[in-house]
Amino acid sequence: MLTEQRGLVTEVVLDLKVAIVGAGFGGIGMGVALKQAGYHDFVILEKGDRVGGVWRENTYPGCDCDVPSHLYSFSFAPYRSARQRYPGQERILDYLIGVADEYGLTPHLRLNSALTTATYLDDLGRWELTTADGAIIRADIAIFALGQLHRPYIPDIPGRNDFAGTAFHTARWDHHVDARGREVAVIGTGSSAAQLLPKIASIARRVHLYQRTPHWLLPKPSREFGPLSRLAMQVPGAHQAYRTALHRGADAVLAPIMHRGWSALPAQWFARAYLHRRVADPRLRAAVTPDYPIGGKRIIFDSTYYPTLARHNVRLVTDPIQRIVADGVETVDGAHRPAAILVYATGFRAAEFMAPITVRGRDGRLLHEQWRDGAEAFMGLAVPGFPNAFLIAGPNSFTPAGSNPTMKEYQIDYILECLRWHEQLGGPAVEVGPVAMANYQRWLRRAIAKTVWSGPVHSWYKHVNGRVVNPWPGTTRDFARMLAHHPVEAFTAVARDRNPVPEAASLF
Ligand code: N01
Repeated sequence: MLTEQRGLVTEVVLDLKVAIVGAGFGGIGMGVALKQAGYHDFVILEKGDRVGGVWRENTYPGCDCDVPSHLYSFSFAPYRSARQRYPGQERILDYLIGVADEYGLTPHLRLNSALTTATYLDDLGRWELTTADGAIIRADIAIFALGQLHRPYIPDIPGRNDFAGTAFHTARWDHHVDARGREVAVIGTGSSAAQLLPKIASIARRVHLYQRTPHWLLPKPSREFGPLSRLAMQVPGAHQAYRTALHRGADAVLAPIMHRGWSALPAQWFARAYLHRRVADPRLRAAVTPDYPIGGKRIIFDSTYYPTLARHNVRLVTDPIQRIVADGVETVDGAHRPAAILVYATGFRAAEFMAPITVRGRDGRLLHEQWRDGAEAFMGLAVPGFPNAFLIAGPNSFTPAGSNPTMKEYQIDYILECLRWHEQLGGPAVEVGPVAMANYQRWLRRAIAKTVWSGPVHSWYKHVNGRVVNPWPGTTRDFARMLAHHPVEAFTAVARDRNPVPEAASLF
């Protein structure tokens, strides 16, 4: 279906209805939705050599999902096997490859195509996308499904380049390196480090784990379902019933944790009690006890991390790092700890949405300038000044309390509505209106002010200026409810302005 004139790198090689950027959960889900709605004139650009997003990029030992399989999947495509309660990295990757294949997305994929610029052409009302290999793609609609956790963050610790051993980020795991019997340093104690630590500690001679801030942790049930549950899952309708129950459970139990005040106290009490049970050494326990409210950073769900901290070959280091030297890491107390392998479990540049792509909207405005003080998008999916462009998993649409594939499906359904409306209009581009955006932002600011994230605790949820730009401050059901209106109520038609911006105060 895709035609291309190879070699003519400065020419338009594709001219389509829709260009999707990114082939993770968001891009694949969008592709399936387009096909099912009868749109076949689209491409999915992917910087990697296959689909999968973060589940292609993160292959560190122990890489797993701490969200149950029945939630961490598309509503229309359950995992084939009902054995596992939680999917591992390879299983999720296979699942995404399988969905792309089964739903006929393969011919639409353009792999190894990293987007560099995206420009709205005012005169044509269309988007022009350029990839790193020089290809130019034009499309009526651009949908950016880049995800939030795909650009590794490596802190600029003094001496970083002096390290003589092997150093890499968890999302760039070097599988040629054998950690058996060697000294390993792991910097960071978030979810990636917690999953990695038990695996690496089981083979390394010694692991020094450098913690700057402890994370709250809740236990995770065993990965495999028991025989009875497996049997129950075979009953027709059981999958959907269990999925619904998990959704409701997450909304009822996890979502209240994000709010300041009493609603998080039961979870915090439970986490403390669990910590007390699993870490016998009072000094170690004190060192890993957070001093901020639970939920301030994403909670780790894991049952193997605490016991691993007590292993004979694991040392938790809480003295701040002073510098990295050729053969190890030095802390401010003057201690030098050897390392042959240095793992940065230091997270992602999550607040820098759309970077490093240069995105120009209406009248040549630059997205990164518009977002100088922090990214903002209507329901995480549309930005004023950028007509016919949509985001999946854009600002403030990550849920720390439920299923992110589900959040993306809600956005996808809404984007599809926008596409249909755009077609009905027969010409003008559609863009979120200023009133709807202002009302939404007002609502969002008020909602975030009531969350634990609004406090001083540092996390990837925030822009460097402290503004909370990543998480959604409600339940997944709230998100669905707020998207349950026709786009005409929030969007406006650019050019002919046939649909004036409504007073959208009633929406939020
Ligand atoms: O990254 P993080 P992650 N010196 O940002 C530390 C998802 N995920 O890759 O807290 C010393 O959470 C930093 O310290 P501090 C999930 O959403 C999902 O672990 O900033 N330390 C922190 O401890 C998760 O939230 C699954 O003080 C430094 C760590 O590095 C997200 O990915 C599995 C430092 C970074 O933690 C990111 O998790 C895994 C410095 N200069 C991940 N700079 C699932 O199972 C940073 N740190 C679905």
